[in-house]
Parts: sequence; structure tokens; C-alpha cells
Amino acid sequence: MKILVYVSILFCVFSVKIQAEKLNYEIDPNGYITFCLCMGRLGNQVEHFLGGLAFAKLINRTLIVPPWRTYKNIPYSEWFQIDTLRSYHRVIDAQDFMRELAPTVWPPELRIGFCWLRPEQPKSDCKMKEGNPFGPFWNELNVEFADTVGYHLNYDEYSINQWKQTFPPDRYPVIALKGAPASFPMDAKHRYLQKYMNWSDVIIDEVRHHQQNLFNNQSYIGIHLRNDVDWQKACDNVESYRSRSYMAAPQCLDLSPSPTDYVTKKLCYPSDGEILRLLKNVILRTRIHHIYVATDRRPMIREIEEHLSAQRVHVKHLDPHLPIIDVVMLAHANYFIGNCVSSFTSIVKRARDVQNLPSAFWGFNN
Ligand SMILES: Nc1nc2c(ncn2[C@@H]2O[C@H](COP(=O)(O)OP(=O)(O)O)[C@@H](O)[C@H]2O)c(=O)[nH]1
Ligand SMILES: *[C@@H]1O[C@H](CO)[C@@H](O)[C@H](O)[C@H]1NC(C)=O
Ligand SMILES: *[C@@H]1O[C@H](CO)[C@@H](O)[C@H](O)[C@H]1NC(C)=O
Ligand SMILES: *[C@@H]1O[C@H](CO)[C@@H](O)[C@H](O)[C@H]1NC(C)=O
Repeated sequence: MKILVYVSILFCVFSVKIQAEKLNYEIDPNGYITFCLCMGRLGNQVEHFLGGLAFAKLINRTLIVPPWRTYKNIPYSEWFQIDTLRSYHRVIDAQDFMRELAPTVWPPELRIGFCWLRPEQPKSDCKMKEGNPFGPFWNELNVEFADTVGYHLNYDEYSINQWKQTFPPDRYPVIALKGAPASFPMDAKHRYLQKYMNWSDVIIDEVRHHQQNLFNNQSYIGIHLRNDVDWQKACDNVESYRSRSYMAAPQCLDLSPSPTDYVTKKLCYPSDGEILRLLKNVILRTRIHHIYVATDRRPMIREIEEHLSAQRVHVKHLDPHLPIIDVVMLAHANYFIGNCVSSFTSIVKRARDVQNLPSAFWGFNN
């Protein structure tokens, strides 16, 4: 009797699980959309991803969640949870889609690549796989394109009817775009979507381990120093552009009321003096003595320790094997100072904003 009950409970649990898995792979009659995150590194890719996620919902197709692009494809779920995206919109991981659904939903002859083209451009200009990372991205997903189409449509709510009429799901079950259907810098109205991008358990576990090891779980200030030579070049003549939207700059300049507040050299590539000044200010105000430095080149540890010796600060820097570890260390700091022009900073800033954690920027009237 007892055994029978156990067996039937087991069976129930098991069949619910099977059903749940099947449910994920139910075919969406409204079709699918996907794209390559083929521009820039992590910060650029996350801004593009959020715009693409918003567009998938607008056009009401399931988002085939693309992998991140480094020197190879990194499945989305290695760094973030897929499931939390589902509170916003229908999604399926790209590898899962290719394995489970592509053979029926997206047979080889329906694998059509989509490129944004000017009306006078021939569709032969649409080269989905030419160059890096375009070729390797699709190759690693085992996608060959049978044909291509050009489109000249926007990614906003006013264009949705045209998208639906021009590309109905029965003829175009998957809209596979050469690049993300999104702008860079990203549209401010999509920033809050960061709240659906929860970190993966593996990443969280590693960050907890570092927080205990470095700071014994105590409060720390996280700072982002974007100071490699590529950045120095990017900031060299920045004042002559008189731009408010250079790279990720809208994340802070949106908060600045004066329309003549352009990106300055100080905002883009703050001097050591500015970094030490603002950091000291924050330490005196917050009374936090642990500092975590994330950087692509120069951590300024000696400079900070010397300048703030009276405050007896402890400065730590990991140079982690994965940049995402720095992102999450900064996102979980008790206070954060970042670089307004950097989209690497912008991931951290958005993740903190949705949790109401305080942030500031170098060279900005915070
Ligand atoms: N580990 C680590 N890497 C960084 C840091 N800052 C920049 N990088 C690297 O430089 C890249 C910068 O490109 P991106 O993320 O698109 O941001 P942006 O160029 O600053 O707008 C990052 O993706 C990292 O690979 C940092 O603080 N820590
Ligand atoms: C969006 O797509 C889903 C699933 O295909 C469907 O159930 C729903 O009715 C669609 N919504 C609209 C507004 O078309
Ligand atoms: C995901 O993150 C948001 C805030 O960033 C949080 O409110 C939510 O509880 C998290 N969800 C899960 C399942 O961890
Ligand atoms: C640090 O926090 C973790 C949970 O994140 C906990 O398991 C651990 O015991 C804490 N360590 C110390 C030294 O307080």
C-alpha cells in the first residue's frame, strides 16, 4: 500500500516534469525572432540585447535568446538566468531552439537571413555570415542561410503592423536578423528591463565567495576604472563632438537638465586627481573603508592607498577570468562609482537602479 502511494506520487511528479519540459518547447504560432549580438563587447551587447528583448515583445514573437559573443558563443544561461526573462516575454534559449524546434519549425529551406538595407540596395548586399563575428556566430549554432531579404523598417510600435504584414509567421517562422533590432546607446525607456536579467547561480556563487574572501562580507565601495589605451583614444577628442549621446553617456547626461552639457574629457577619461577626490568624498560620507576596483588596465591601488592612508582603506582588485564577475561585484557593492561613457558601467548602473542602490559617476555633478 505504502509503496503504491510512493510510486504514484513519484509518477505524478515525473509526469508534471515531463509536461513542463514539453510546454517550453510548444511551438509558437506567432513565430520566433533572433539576432546576432555582433557589435562590441559585453556592455554594448547587453544594451543591444535589452532593445532586442523589447522588440520581440512588441512584434509578439518568441525571442530565441542569442548567446553572448566573445571569441566564441557563450550560452546566455552561463551568466544570466533564462527563466527570469519569462516574467517579461516568451523566450527560448538558442541552443535549445536549434536542437528541439528548428528541425520542424525552421527547416533548412526556410532559413532566411534579414538585413536592414536602404531601398535602393540589392538583397545581395545582405551578407549574414561575412566576417567576424558574423560567420562564427551562426556557424556555432549550425545555421546556414538558404536566402536573404532586406527590410527598411524601424523597431518601434508604429512599424509593427508593417513587420507583421511583410513577414507573416507562416512564411517566415523565424526572423533571424544580422544585428540586434535596437539602438546604441539604448533607448532610455528600456533600461528598467535589466531587472529581468538576473545573474546565473554559478556567477552569484563566485561573487559571494569573493565578497567573503576579500571583505569578510562587509560593506564595500565598488569603482570602475575604464582606462585602457582603446578608451584613452575614444576620449581623446571627445569635447569637439559636442555630443550628449556619445556611447553610453545618456545614462548620466539624461539626468542633466542643461542641453549644452556635452561629454567632457573629464567625464570620459577622468584624471587620477578627480578619481581620488570623488572617492575620498564618498568614503568620508559613507564611512565604508573597503574598496573594490574593477578595471581593464590600471587599478591605481598604490595611489588610492597613499591618498587615503588617513582613512585606512583596504583596496582589492581581482582581475577576474571573466569580466562579468567584475560587473556583478560592482552591482552588489554598497556604493558604486562608474564611468558614464562606458556601457560596461551602464550594466552595473541599471542593475543597481532596479534595486534602488546608490551610484555616482566620475567627473559628473552627481
Ligand atoms: N574585467 C574587466 N574587464 C573590463 C573592465 N572594463 C572594461 N573591460 C573590458 O573591456 C570591455 C569594454 O567593452 P564594453 O563592455 O562594450 O564597454 P565600453 O567599451 O566600456 O562601453 C569589457 O567588455 C571588458 O571585456 C573592468 O572593469 N573589468
Ligand atoms: C501574442 O502571441 C501569443 C502566443 O502566440 C498569443 O497567445 C497572443 O494572443 C498574442 N497577442 C497578441 C496581442 O497578438
Ligand atoms: C531577479 O532580480 C530582481 C531585481 O533585480 C529581483 O527583484 C527578483 O527577485 C529576482 N528574481 C529571482 C528569481 O531571483
Ligand atoms: C558570508 O555570507 C555568506 C552568504 O552569502 C555566508 O554563507 C557566510 O557564512 C558569510 N561569512 C561570514 C564570514 O560572515
